[in-house]
Amino acid sequence: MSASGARDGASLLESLRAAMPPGVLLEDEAAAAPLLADHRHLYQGRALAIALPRSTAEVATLLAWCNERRIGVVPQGGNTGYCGGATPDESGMQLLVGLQRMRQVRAVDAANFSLTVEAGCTLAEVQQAAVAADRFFPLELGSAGSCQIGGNLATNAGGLNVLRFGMARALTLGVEAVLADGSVCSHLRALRKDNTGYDLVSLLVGSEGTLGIITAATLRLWPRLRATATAFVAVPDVAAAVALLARLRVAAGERVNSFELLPRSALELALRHIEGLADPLAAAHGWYVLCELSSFTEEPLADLLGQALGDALAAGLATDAALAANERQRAQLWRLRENVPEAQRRAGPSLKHDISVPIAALPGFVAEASAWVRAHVPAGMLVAYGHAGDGNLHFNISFPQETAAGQLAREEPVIRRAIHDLVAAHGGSFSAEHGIGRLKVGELERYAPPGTLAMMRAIKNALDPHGIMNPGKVLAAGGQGGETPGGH
Ligand code: FAD
Ligand code: 2HG
Ligand code: ZN
Repeated sequence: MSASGARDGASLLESLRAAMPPGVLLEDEAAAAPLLADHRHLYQGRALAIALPRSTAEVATLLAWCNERRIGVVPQGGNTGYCGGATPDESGMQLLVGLQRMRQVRAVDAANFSLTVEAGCTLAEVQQAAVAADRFFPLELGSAGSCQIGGNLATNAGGLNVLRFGMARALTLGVEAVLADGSVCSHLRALRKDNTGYDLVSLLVGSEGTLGIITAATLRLWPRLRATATAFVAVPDVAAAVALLARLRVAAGERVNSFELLPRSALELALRHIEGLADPLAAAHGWYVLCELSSFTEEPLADLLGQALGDALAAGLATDAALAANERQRAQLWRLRENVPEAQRRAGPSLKHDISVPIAALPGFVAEASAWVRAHVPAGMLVAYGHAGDGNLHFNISFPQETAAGQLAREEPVIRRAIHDLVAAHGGSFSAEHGIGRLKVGELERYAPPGTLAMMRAIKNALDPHGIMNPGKVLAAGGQGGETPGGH
């Protein structure tokens, strides 16, 4: 059928069924339903069909079929993303392509400290494959059990170990991807040095399904960690947290693995909504840091951390601290932190702002943005927490369960604008680690330098001239900006 041929869903579906081997299309409506809404329930989409390919060749056939007919394609991994990037639009004319059946570990090369996996492996499966080879894959997110490595690369995910190991892009040596026309771009080289022209791997990582579908990746591994030391520290304010981070880095160098900031409101949400958690400290404090040192060799890290924290207490940069005495206590401290998003979801609707500023600007930004929220959003509770070691905070605002969706929708654009303008004034980013998706298309148009946007559009047009790859995500389709409603 040509591009100008019949466009009705039924005949397209019939043609797609005929083009694909049996079993590729998901025809079970109950199994399909959760794939058509995003994790936060910001968007509810419809799809022409849902395809669950089993091989790169099947992905290539699907994309060639769509490209010929100008059918939009929405790649989906574990569907844990926060920006609605993996949800089809409301037209019912886009093809959703889920990668969950492509989950082979293709190769583990312990000597080269690398492994090659298919995109549909969950992050937890990739971590386990590394451990089985006595190696360590450092990407760590609260969603590790359900997000997929293809989704992690497509969003250039950050998480809890960025301070030491970098974001997903820094952990990637090679990718295999299928481009819009169905051609396979195979860059699965396990090389640390490869200076042969444009960096296509870096381009595909972070492209959120708008340039192609990642089908496999070659990832960097490290030796297994042999020692960790973890502490939950009360700090007087954000400035003290920033000063504590600098002291730790001077004292422990690259061993500083994680440095997460939590306000009392985040701790209370976790204690109230998640079973089996306890406050690690006797008294309540305004702010906390969860910090961790790690080493590839057996080192007395608890002594190093204890000494650094003792100095910080003496200098007034900390007011109390609990050091994990064993692996069980360490896991409990991390449960507190990793469950904050789930606790916030259970508490009611929220507005999320995934921002970053230079680390030294964190105290000023938090003071100004918090003052604005207190003055203008009396019904909201600030829950500004996250990866302070990377200058990245989830500057979130929780609302009571009974808040009407209409009220949030009315207030959200004003709140977003105020916070993101403050972020820009502090030299920061309105999307530190979650990407753009559909949610932040309008923000990218507003804050990206015009030259940057023009270059992104030129790349998009060159690789996907018919605009079939994840239309309306990252870059506006047909001049529409994104909208940012509130969700859980
Ligand atoms: P999806 O949500 O399915 O898709 C995300 C985007 O990638 C979409 O645009 C989609 O089209 C595209 N995509 C997916 N797979 C492919 C593919 N194979 N090829 C091309 N495009 C593809 N994120 C962080 O960065 N840091 C965190 O600390 C963090 N913590 C989280 C904690 C919780 C509890 C939850 C629920 C989420 C968290 N996230 C975090 C967000 C989310 O888990 C990440 O963005 C993750 O990388 C998304 O992976 P996914 O497989 O679920 O992708
Ligand atoms: C995290 O750091 C995630 O836990 C969730 O990125 C962020 O709740 C959020 O906004
Ligand atoms: Zn985060």
